[in-house]
Amino acid sequence: MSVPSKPHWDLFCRVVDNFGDIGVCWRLARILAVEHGIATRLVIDRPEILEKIASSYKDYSKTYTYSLIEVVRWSDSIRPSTDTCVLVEVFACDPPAPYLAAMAELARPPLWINLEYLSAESWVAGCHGLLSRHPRLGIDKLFMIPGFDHASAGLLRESSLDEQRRRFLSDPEARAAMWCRLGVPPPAPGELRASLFGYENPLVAKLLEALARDPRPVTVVVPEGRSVADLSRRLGLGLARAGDAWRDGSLQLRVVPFTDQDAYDRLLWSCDLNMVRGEDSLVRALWAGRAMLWQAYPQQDDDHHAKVEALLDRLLPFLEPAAVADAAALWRHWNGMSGREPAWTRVGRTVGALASAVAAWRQVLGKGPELATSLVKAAASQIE
Ligand code: TRH
Repeated sequence: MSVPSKPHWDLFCRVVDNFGDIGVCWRLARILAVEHGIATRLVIDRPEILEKIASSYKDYSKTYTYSLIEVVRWSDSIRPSTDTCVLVEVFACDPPAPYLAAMAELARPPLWINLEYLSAESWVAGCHGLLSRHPRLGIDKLFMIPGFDHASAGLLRESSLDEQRRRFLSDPEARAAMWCRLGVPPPAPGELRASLFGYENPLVAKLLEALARDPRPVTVVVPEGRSVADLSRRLGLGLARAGDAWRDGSLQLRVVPFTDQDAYDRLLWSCDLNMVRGEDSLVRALWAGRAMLWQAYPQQDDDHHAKVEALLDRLLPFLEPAAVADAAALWRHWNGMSGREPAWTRVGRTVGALASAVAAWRQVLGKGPELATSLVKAAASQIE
């Protein structure tokens, strides 16, 4: 197995489920390469999944290079070299034991960073930046935790993102071309356009029913995947693949292709309401600055409920006081939590209030730490 000969970082990623693990790794590797000039070897157990979110990635049977990124399949024969500056273990994925053993033998082992899952919870402030010594190898592991404030490593954000978004939104032809590629007409004047990317969700039928009563025409655009199958099953529809559509009065559902990450960003920028999930699409919806509903990755014993509450604690202060209770109820029920029933007759108003709140929060978050830069700074200070 190849050992890159130039100074580089190794990023290890295991695809547990869905697209979040690979989504975060790919975005991080791209920012490191493009903005920081860092060569990265991205080691993935299922590189074929990358093809879904990175359109340039085609032949995963071979080693693939993009910018300064080399994508290789996870293997026990991978080794660090004296040119490996940093090992990023993404989401405690447990790099191969022979790699770690070889690393411990090096005169100057690379800095070992454990990149944790994103969380809005308050414990992040106490754990981010801590070192933990490996009991057998005697090497320290640095814990970097993404989050929503300066007590965390921050959020992934490309430096040109705002400019790209501004340029796209002020270019009617680019917007029309995007809808054309998705096979959906551009929004009609006064229409509410929404995107839906989630997991199985019993509340989806209720929300659609409420949106259907909105005086505006409503189009919900659903990328192929779990949400399409779930919607179809719950509503007894034949929706399955891109191009399928369903209409009930002023409500339309449109299945669109699952695109690469950049095209998904443009979809989020173009919708009035984004229903997102997990980790990376949550952050992208925040950078889109539109109304949003987040579905946390469901965990055993409803552990994800604390994550929803923690995120709500940060979002609600940006809402106009009259809308706080409605927005909180909608977010909680969307995540299977109990409590006050959402005000279904006021959903349109709640969406409007969420739009202003997310736009305001986005401005504040934009001044916070950026995750790739935080890792680069940590590496610089630990290695010197
Ligand atoms: O796919 P996810 O549900 O991933 C989840 C979460 O990350 C969760 O925290 C993790 O524990 C679990 O996987 C194993 O949701 P997420 O994080 O939003 O990742 C989706 C990725 O897919 C993101 O990078 C955006 C990308 N995407 C596209 O590139 N094109 C698309 O059309 C869509 C809908 C998404």
